[in-house]
Amino acid sequence: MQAKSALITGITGQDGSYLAELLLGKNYAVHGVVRRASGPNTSRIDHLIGDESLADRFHIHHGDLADANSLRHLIDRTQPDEIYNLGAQSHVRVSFDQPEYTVDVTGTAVIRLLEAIRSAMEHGSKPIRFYQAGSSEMFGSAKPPQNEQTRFEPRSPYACAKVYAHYQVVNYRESYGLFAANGILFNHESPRRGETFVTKKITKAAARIKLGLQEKLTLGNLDARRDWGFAGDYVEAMWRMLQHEEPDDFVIATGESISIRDFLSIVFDHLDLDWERYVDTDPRFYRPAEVDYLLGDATKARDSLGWQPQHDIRSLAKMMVEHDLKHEARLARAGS
Ligand code: NAP
Ligand code: F7E
Repeated sequence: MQAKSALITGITGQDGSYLAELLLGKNYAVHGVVRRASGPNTSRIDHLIGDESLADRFHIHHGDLADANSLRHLIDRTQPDEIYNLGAQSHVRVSFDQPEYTVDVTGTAVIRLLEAIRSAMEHGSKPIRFYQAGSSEMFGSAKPPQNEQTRFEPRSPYACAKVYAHYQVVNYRESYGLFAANGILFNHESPRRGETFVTKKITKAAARIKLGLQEKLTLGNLDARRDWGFAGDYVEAMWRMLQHEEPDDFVIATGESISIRDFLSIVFDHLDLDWERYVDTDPRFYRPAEVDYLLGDATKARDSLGWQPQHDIRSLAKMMVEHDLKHEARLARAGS
């Protein structure tokens, strides 16, 4: 059987890099969309770009979610079996500062992709399966635990854009019979997590404090609760959704939720430090509206996809802080 090919938007992000590794391991040809930047933005996939054994199976292309033509051309040129839409302006706090841009790239771009797929298939392309990176932020203030039946009550421009994208996916599935699936993923983290998300901000700062490179860590609201899992586990769920016999929507979560305060305690305790001595708060990091309590119920994914997380919050926190300890020590030795 011929190997499949996949097109990934957001391949330079945390999830894109893990998904690319997963699909390459399954013998896919992988095409990634990289937006033009004035400096390097491929650090999470440089090991794949530089791997000569992957030269005929791993390809990156310039494109942008704000540019419908670039997306159409890419679909025509790469002829993917599967498209994973992971690209987004993904920072909730930033979405309050840049609401219009966030809605365009995180919301409207989904229509650009769905229309490009519909048009390609009308013109005789092979069937293309589509994955949309939905988010637990869509649940907003809905009472926990949240599952596929829970009403969306979004609390940010980012969350509103994701709700719009979610319903467009459902609409294209129902109107045109496209194989389009929504993953509703709760927070997932890793050593590759962007440095302005709270877990990475904490593990990096704790490592630097332990090494004597930093004295304080300033955060926002410490009372919010999140259901945090490992990104490597979650990309496996994305792939399973596109191998399922029917397109559908699935919540992906660990089923355990803790506060930022609890996360601080796990990380600092691991380094034999008392977090309360080092952490202060500043309203600058608060959001105009907060999502207080997310706790996912992934029963449907377990029963229909056979998916279960391999990591819990404690093993994830340990993985991240151990990585940051080594990384920060190496940087300090190199004098940077
Ligand atoms: P991330 O690390 O922030 O990566 C976002 C990706 O989108 C990056 O590759 C970024 O490119 C790309 N991107 C941003 N604007 C773009 C544009 N205009 N055109 C093309 N690409 C663009 O996010 P992530 O954590 O991997 O998350 C992946 C997806 O899942 C996102 O859609 C996110 O909203 C969603 N999600 C994430 C979580 C989570 O907890 N991680 C949970 C639920 C849903 P650059 O590298 O050039 O910036
Ligand atoms: O905030 C609080 C903050 O930015 C988590 C994205 O991947 O997951 C992510 O969105 C919580 C919030 O993630 C700081 O107020 C306190 O309550 O790490 P975060 P997020 O907003 O949950 C969802 C599922 C996505 O879809 C998004 O793409 O932590 N918090 N102090 C802080 N947050 C940040 N960033 N920085 C602080 O200093």
